[in-house]
Amino acid sequence: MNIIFDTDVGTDVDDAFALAYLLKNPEANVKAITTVMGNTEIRAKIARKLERMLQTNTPIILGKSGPEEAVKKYWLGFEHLALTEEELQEPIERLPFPKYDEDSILVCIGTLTNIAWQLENSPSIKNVKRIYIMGSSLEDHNLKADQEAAKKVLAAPWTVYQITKQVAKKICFTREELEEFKSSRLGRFLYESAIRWLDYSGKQNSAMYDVLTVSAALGEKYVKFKQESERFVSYDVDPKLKDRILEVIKS
Ligand SMILES: [Ca+2]
Repeated sequence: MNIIFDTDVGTDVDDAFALAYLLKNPEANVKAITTVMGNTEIRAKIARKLERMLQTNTPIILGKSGPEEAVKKYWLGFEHLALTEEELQEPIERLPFPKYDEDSILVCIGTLTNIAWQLENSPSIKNVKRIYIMGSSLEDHNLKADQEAAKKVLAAPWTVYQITKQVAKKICFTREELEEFKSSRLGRFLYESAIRWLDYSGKQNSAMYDVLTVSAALGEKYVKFKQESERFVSYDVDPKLKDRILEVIKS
């Protein structure tokens, strides 16, 4: 299993939890991390920071920014606060999008801009058989922010697994529960990022949307899917995933 992880890490904190959950899994062979939406360089630097904490060295690729209108609306402007001034200034290498083989699995937890672009410009992506997407309708953020891209991605001939917002919302941490993560450097970073996100968004709970997507892609059985014509859509999740997230991040 070769996972390619496409993310808008840095805004809603669930991407950072999802990336940590993935990188901590010894079974997962993470081939590349691609960043999408808005300032993809800042996002790549946040991914690099997480990789350094976890002592992994997966290539990080700066992807596409997305439609201008969506960037204006969804680049919230606090994302760089996850980085120190030094981390922000440290240059990052420009790498091409990855090559895909038949074992590649795509995990898409941001706008689908990068995937649609690669479908037109990077033929090896057509080798991918399975793709996991956070979002099930064109009204969900990741699909809505670049609808044109979403339509292209959903029309491509691969098996699509989609996580619905309704199911993903069942796994969430309150501010008090997030305190439990604080015992390690990684946990503290995630905790602080989560509080920043909750303060910004005025929310009380942090939903782990993107972690469900990773869990499903890893073949774990927490997320339940049913087939709807050509695609698989989530209909429930085992609440035990919440304990599992805590256990994995704290390990
Ligand atoms: Ca995301």
